[in-house]
Amino acid sequence: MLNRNEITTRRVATSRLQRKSSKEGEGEEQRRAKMSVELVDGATIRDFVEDETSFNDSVEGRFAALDVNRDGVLSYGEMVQELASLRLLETHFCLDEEETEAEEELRRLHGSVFAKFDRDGSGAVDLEEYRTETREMLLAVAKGLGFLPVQMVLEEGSLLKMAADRESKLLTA
Ligand SMILES: [Ca+2]
Repeated sequence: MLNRNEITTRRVATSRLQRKSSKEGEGEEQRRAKMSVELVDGATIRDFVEDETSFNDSVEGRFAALDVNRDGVLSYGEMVQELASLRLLETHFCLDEEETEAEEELRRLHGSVFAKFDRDGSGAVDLEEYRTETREMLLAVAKGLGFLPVQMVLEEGSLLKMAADRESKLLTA
């Protein structure tokens, strides 16, 4: 059973996800992904990335969770959930434009982000490609945020959520 707060958070967050992904044939898990709103600033993310051992553990855990067929690489289909969580970030930064954005545009965007991950163009993303691009992407987000904390809608299990959790654990320790 969900408690009342969880239900409220879910309703807000999944309505956004459903609007973006319902016609794309994307995974059921993604549409059901549990979301939460977290306060994040540049240091939250940078400290997470720079804590190398813990960052590597987080990346490997996330990679394993995305690698549904366990063949050691992430196909486009397996990456879609991750691309959608990046998409939420982008939504955060350019608020209103997404309302009018076509599905085709979204697919094109997912394709180009996937190509950034797939550095050797093999058609799948291996662990090192995933780690490298994830690190760069997170550091770019951290730089963009700077010192100003912002509220982000984060997916349970995503690396940004892990960064936020790491920080709150440190703050309450
Ligand atoms: Ca795979």
